[in-house]
Amino acid sequence: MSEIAFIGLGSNLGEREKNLSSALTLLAETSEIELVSTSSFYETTPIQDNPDGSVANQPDFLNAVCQVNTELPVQFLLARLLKIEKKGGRERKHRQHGPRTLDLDLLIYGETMCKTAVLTVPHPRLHNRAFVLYPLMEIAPDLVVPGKGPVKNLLAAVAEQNIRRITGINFSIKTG
Ligand code: PH2
Ligand code: MG
Ligand code: MG
Repeated sequence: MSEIAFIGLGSNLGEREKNLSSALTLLAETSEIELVSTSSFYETTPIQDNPDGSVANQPDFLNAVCQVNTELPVQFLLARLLKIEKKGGRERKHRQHGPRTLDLDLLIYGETMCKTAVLTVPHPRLHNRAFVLYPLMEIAPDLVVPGKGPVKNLLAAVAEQNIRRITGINFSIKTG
């Protein structure tokens, strides 16, 4: 059985556009993953969600989301995302909330709601983040976030956050 999943992509180090595009290509090339659609790329001010409340000085992010269809069970999809992050040069030895070349977050996996030590879906902070909600709205305006409600109802709460849709950067899904 296949599931619809949404994945968030972020980069604020190195060649951000290339980092996101390469990750999308790697996702599309994974045999058990069909890349269905990709949002525009958005330039976004870093949201500081460090548990200690500290404010790290970080460069702006480029963010996007994509929709996939996958045969992979949720934990295998997550493992695949971590592998692609590694290929994208992500080093986890740095502080957890530091700048990164590539961050892939599993946002939504079908209707699944789960919370374990290694994985929480839907992503626990997605409803607080304009850099996730606006791109989601672009590719899936009727999406309902399990446990949170329609994505369009969540936008008002993040209206203050700084996010700018970049035109002219577009990842085209390669087929074949
Ligand atoms: N990711 C974070 C923390 N803050 N802010 C923006 N704008 N974009 C991100 O992708 C992001 C963030 C943790 O992964
Ligand atoms: Mg993240
Ligand atoms: Mg992450």
